[in-house]
Amino acid sequence: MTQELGRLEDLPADYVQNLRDLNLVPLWPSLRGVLPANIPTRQTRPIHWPYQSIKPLLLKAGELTPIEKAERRVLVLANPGHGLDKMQASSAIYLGMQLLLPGEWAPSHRHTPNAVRMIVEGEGAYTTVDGEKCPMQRGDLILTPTGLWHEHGHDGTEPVIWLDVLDLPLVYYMEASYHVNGKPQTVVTGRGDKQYAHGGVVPTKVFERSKKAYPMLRYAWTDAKAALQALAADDPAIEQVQVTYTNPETGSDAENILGFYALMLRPGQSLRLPARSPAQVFHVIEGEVQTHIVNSQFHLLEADTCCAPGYEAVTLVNLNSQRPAFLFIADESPLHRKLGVYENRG
Ligand code: GTQ
Repeated sequence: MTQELGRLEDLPADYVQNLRDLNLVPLWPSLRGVLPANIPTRQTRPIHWPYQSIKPLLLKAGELTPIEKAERRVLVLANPGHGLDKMQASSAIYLGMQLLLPGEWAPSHRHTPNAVRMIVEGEGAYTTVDGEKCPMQRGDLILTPTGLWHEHGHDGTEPVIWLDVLDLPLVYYMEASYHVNGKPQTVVTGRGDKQYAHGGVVPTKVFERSKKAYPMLRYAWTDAKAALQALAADDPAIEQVQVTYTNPETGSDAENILGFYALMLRPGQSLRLPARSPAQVFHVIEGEVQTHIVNSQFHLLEADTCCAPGYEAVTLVNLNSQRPAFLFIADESPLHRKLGVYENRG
């Protein structure tokens, strides 16, 4: 049994005021709040953001706000549990759906938070990261890690939309979030997605390995999907057909704070993910998926996104009995593991 502790009201008001005047606060009335019994208090609620409701509003933003007035034309997928104005999907994850129209250019900048983009729709756009021009195709994952210059351009004819995933809420909370504007980048030769596209075989210059902290910036969906299909075909017994986007030089997570994965659900498969401490985000690349998160059930269509608080099991069901479904997952695992608070409660 956890014992009831004294309340603020139990103390003489003038005593509390005396403390406050000296910038002092008694711990015991707030102790259970900051250290609840057995499981953390989570503001992160299970939320579903259907793409079909975002897309028309994002296209409308394209009419209402020129790119020069937005720099990044983004509708943020905000979790009401944190308060919409906080622009958080979870405690550490920010999600935004970004629109770039043909001919538009989102100017070069760099910032302390790490970002990735998952391309949702449209052809002909590109992101230049650290001088490397990365074409954007549906399902591709493109990294813009901390401190690297990045800008977005569009040579195609249709709107391009992608999902931004950043660790902005955490970096902002750390009082470490800022950006620097720059000039258009000069595109350099050498593309990590070409050099590192074959797992386990990495480029070797004469007796030297890449000195880049982030040698691979674009992970083509064709490669990730092929890896999942090969994994599923190779071992029919594997329940969790999942790959992690990693840094091919170090084998560790692609970025330092958030983790990124692609998951294949076999036709009709129901997969239970254990209750682990990090919050997670699910985004459907292909197929239709039912999710069970705490007391919420979401029917996710293609390009839909949802989030799950940490410490909760999640069940994912492929609603199609003929075809596999493919999901992009982002979570807070690298952060939890680095800080030593990672838990798997089964
Ligand atoms: O594309 O650089 O959704 O800087 C939020 C902040 C996208 C970006 C976001 C950003 C970007």
